Amino acid sequence: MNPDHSGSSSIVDGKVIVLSGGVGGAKLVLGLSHAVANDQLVVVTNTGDDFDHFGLRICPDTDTVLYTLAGLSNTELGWGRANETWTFMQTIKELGGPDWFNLGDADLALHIVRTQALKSGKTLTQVIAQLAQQLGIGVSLLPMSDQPVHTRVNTPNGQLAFQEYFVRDRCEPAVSGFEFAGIAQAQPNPLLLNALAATPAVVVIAPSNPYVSVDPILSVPGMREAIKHCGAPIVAVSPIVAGGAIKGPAAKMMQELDVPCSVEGIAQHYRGFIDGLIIDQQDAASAEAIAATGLSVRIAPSIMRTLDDRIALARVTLEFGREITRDRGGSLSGNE
Ligand code: FO1
Repeated sequence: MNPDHSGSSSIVDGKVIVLSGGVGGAKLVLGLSHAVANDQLVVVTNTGDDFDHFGLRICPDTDTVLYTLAGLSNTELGWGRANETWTFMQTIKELGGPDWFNLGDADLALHIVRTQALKSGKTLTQVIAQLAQQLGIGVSLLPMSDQPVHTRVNTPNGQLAFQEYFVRDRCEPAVSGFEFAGIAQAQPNPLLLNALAATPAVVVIAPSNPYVSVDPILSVPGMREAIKHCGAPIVAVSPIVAGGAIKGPAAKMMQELDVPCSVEGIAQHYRGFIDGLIIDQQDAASAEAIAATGLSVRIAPSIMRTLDDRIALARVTLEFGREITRDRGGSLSGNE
């Protein structure tokens, strides 16, 4: 069971909504799951990486959170399950099947159960809730939308499906932009809209790739407005530290998009939407310039190596949100 870690130490009242994609996002989500009660935490995952492979629905950013919260994640790889066996993939190779995208035997079972549930007519939200329950996860885990969205990456040699770019081509092609196929038909997850309507304490943008993990979520029609007007402060944790990404292609993408690969570049990306940005101590010199643009800035250790690092950063996001609420004269939340 994923116990309710927080006990009385929850430092906010009300819901904490976190937008997450990729490994960095899942790390902060785990920290938040230790900092607030299960019934307070609402995790919204990017589904733009999702695709069908071997006729199975693969949901990488959602599965990374599922496995992380269930204590099953493969921390070396950053995806899939720990203690995996690979008989399925070895046999696929022997039979000459496509072997560019690796599915471990236990991970494969999850994709099969999910695909069957979807085929039976369940929504993705219902299927993810069922899997979360089976894995003993007590927090609310919501895909950004129940309608399919497929991130496509524009490169000099044409457009690539996201997993072709990320896995098959190992993020090597230079990117010139992104397209979220299906986004016009996508609706924000209704359960997320309910949580937003209940005046949450804070909305956190995890240290995920702003282009391919966060932007798909914010691009769902009506999503930005619903989040912006929910009354809670919106705080982001910079995925860029000292000019580099902690993991993944965010820094490379920023260079290719001719965006400053820095916390200033991140502040610029979210300008007009977020209220506060958390940056690592290594970027402390940038705090003043970012604050001068009207953003609240908090300097805190942002590299999460241990569980304590994850919990500490999670607490900073909650305290920062409370500070911003206080500055805005909002009702104080949590134990003063
Ligand atoms: N990433 C890889 O680099 N290689 C893989 O073979 C791979 C398989 C895989 C299977 C299931 C899954 O949920 C994720 C998987 N990933 C793999 C990671 C995935 O491409 C990324 O996690 C996201 O799409 C980007 O965050």
